Amino acid sequence: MTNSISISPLTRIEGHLAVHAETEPVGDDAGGGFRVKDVRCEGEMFRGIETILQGRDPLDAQQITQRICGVCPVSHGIASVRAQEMAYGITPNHNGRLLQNLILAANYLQSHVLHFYHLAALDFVDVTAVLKYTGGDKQLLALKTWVESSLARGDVFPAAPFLPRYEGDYLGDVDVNMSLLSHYVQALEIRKICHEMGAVFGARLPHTTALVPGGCTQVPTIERVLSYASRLKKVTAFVRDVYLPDLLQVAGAFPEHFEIGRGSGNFLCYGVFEVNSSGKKFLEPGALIDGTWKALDVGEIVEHVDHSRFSQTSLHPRKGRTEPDPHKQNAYSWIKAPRYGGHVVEVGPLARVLTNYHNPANSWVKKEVDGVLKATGLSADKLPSVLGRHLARGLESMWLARQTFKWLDELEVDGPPAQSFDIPSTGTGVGLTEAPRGALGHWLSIEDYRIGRYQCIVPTTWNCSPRDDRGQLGAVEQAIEGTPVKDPSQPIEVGRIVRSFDPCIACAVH
Ligand code: NFE
Repeated sequence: MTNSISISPLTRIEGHLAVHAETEPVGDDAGGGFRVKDVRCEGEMFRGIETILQGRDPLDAQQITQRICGVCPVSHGIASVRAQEMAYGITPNHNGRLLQNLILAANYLQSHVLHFYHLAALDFVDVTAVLKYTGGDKQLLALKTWVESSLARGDVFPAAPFLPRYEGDYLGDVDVNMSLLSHYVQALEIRKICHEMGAVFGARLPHTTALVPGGCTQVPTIERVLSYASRLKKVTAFVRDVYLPDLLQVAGAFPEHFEIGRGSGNFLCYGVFEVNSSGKKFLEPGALIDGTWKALDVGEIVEHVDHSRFSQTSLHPRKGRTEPDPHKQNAYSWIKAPRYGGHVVEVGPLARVLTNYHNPANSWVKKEVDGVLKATGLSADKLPSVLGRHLARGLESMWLARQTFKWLDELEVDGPPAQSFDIPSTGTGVGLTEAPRGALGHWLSIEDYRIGRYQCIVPTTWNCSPRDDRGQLGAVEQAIEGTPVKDPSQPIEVGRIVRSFDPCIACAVH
């Protein structure tokens, strides 16, 4: 048996990520299993969207940067309009702020449901249990017939994309598996409804055409408000009555996954969803470094490139460059390695929850999380883990769905949807927001009415970064390093850790 692990590409994430590692036996013989060492996460493609933006009209940026990703396009659009708003000296008007929140909230809910059911759940749910299904649910019977006929035909990849898979400790109870599989199908419909919600004010999704600096082009008519509200009710019911109970069921069946995949233990959040015109956010910015909460300081960010396939030096994104160097010595990834004050930080729902939990000024998150910890018997130190990340994503979905009704209520029906603006001949702007997967920043400079420089630091750039200039492993690499693996030829534990971060490599390499 080889002791090496090589997963390339790692499936059920977005984009092309490879994970390579060595393992060593635990104890005197291999009977105790193995432990991962020397892990490397490789972003395997280059895109160059920052370079494509140079020389273009600044207004093109929110359209082009949305093409970085089909899963979180709204976040790129928001980061881009924030950077432009700063450069143009404006802020969104009342409706503009709310409409931007409503489009983004629809995309968040879609993305979190996608992640749990369609990307991560099959790490735990046994899809082959459908072969034992004897009930009358039409969708499950159709799935059963499809798996049976694919196996009987001897397809090269029978029942793809569900199989092949790494073998391991999947859920054993047939009824629980069937319930989760039927929710897998239901979640497809919920995601469609979320897209429709976003399109009510975003005009279309993915890649909304309606986002503009200062707000949105769609007037909030009463028809649109009611259309959004009726869909939000369905999505909220799904999150409350299906997603959260399923999540707790999986957590109850795999409690040891609160013990693995801890990661760097440092967290960063830029803050997201403006709740008033003074910049207060639903989830506030902050960093949690060595257990201590700190106010966000964007000056602390540097993108390291020693082990990334770029020839420029390590720089702050305000001065950042993107100079590809495919044959660079000792480089093993197309992802840069951003660091915060030199620290390796994790971003994403868990980072939003923990930075807000420890933020002395924001008690509502602490109250919510303490309530969940009490009800589940968990302690807060178990949250940095595979299941802690899933739990944070599920809780955030519920909080956001609830809050979104309030933003809908606050709209001024038929009122102006955006602030007007002029584009200056020169200017600079920074757009900071939180995408579903974490802290997202766009840095813009305008020269002679054109984009001079455009740099993005994207959530998965933080999480899936390679080693930095000091040799520190990236956040996902740290979460995998040292993990016990029963059988290196079936590294199911590694897949579970990586997917708990919900990586998007298309975004990370942009
Ligand atoms: Ni392509 Fe994205 C999110 C952003 S992740 S999905 O969420 O920004 O790097």
